[in-house]
Amino acid sequence: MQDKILKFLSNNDGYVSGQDISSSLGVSRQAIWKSINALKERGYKIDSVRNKGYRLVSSPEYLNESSIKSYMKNKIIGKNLIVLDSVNSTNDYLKKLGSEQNCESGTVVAAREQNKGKGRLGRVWQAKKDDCVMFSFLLRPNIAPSEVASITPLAGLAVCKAIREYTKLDCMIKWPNDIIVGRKKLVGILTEMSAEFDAVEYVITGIGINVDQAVFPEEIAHKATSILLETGRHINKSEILACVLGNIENEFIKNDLKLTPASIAEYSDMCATIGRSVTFQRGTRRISGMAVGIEADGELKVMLSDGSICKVSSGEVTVQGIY
Ligand code: BT5
Repeated sequence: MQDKILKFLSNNDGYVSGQDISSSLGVSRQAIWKSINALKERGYKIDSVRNKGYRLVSSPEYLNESSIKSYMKNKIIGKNLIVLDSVNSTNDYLKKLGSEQNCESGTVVAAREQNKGKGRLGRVWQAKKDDCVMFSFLLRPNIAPSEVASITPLAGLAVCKAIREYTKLDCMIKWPNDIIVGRKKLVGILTEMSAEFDAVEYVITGIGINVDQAVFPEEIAHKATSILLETGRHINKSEILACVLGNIENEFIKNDLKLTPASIAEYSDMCATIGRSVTFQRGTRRISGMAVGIEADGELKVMLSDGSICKVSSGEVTVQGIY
């Protein structure tokens, strides 16, 4: 029944009266009303207006440009928006565009599917078509290469806030680039840049948000989760993307692309790594300690057993109790 109603609404641009649907499908208006509510629960946006009927505003099934734009209020990030059915990697696609002068700062590339999704250090980002909201944005900031380190934490903060706001999930940040729920990864972030001497040509940040996976491939099933698995709901992918982009723009403008004391305080409050035992690599040694905070430049502050403080900038940190 829900599918039949959906088809009926999709075939009509404007409002369709309950009476018309009822006589075409041969079911009661009460049954239609119930199905419409069920569709809304599944993430479809359906307008219902007295005396006019129902109108399908957007569907949660896949990312689409007009739907994203209808939810988006941004002035910079996403003003130039490209939505692809399939691509190797949104980061790589944007890198090619970034080398061309006409690709403006704030350009966003999103895709329903990636054939060669990338993680850090040559790792793979896995997601089946329409399961994951995957996108990258390009900035041409007037900053030194060393200052690019603030982009991933600010993006992480923005995505974490957006997901909390939209889904009410109690997600946290796993330093430096994951958003987790409980012990499992919901979001991965990958920032890459092109720089010459002391000037940044462009920075590209790619984000993958697990939305609709009901199961994960065996090798990551123990450490990956999705919004569907955590909430039982299919959310609207275009709407969450618009919400995330809105939060990124706010966070970046508010903090002028820098890690301010206020943004570090917020990040620390949402950071699951702080207060846990961590292990990291230093040269050939594996060192253990307690994560105690975030430095002004975004590095992780780790207290060792002798009370000394070690700053960890990147590479692999294993957090006890997470993954
Ligand atoms: C990341 O790397 O988490 C960065 C992922 C960035 C993905 C986005 S999607 C849009 C844009 N275009 C791209 O090509 N990439 C970006 P890392 O911290 O290295 O984590 C990678 C590891 O996470 C893998 O080795 C797996 O263990 C695990 N993994 C892979 N796919 C996952 C998924 N869908 N959910 C959770 N974990 C996953």
